[in-house]
Amino acid sequence: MFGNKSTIGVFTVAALFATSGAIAGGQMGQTRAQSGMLPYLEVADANKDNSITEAEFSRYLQSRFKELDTNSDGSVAKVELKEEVKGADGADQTAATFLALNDLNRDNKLTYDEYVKDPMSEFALADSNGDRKVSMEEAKPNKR
Ligand SMILES: [Ca+2]
Ligand SMILES: [Ca+2]
Ligand SMILES: [Ca+2]
Repeated sequence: MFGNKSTIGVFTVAALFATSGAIAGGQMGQTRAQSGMLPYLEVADANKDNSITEAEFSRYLQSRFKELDTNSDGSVAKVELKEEVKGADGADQTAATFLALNDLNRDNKLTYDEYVKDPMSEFALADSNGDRKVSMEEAKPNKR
C-alpha cells in the first residue's frame, strides 16, 4: 500500500512543508524519522489542543503556499521551491523531486490544488478514526 512514491512524498513533504530551512537544512534524518503527520502537528495546531482539524490544516497549508509563492503569481515554480530548501543537502534534488511528484499537469509549477493534494491525503490516512481530526496519537508514524 505504501510504495516508493509515498515514502519519497512524505519525506519531501516533511522537508518542504514543515516549517522552514531549519528542518530542511541539517535535520533531514530526523525529519525522515518523524514523517507522517507529526511535523504538522507542531506547526498547524492553531489552538494547541494537540490535534489538527481539517480546517486548521487547510489554513496552515494556505499560509505555507503563500510563503512559498514568493512572486505571488498563484503558483509555486521550481525556483521558488529551491529557495525554500537552499543550503540543505541535495536541495536541488529535493526541489526537483517534490515538483515531479506533485506537478500533476506537468507544467513545471504547482498550483494550490496540486500543492495540497499530497498532504491532504496524508491527513486522511492518518485520521484512522475518521473524525476529521488528527490527534497526537494518530500522527505517530508507526501506528500503522
Ligand atoms: Ca510563484
Ligand atoms: Ca502544475
Ligand atoms: Ca482522528
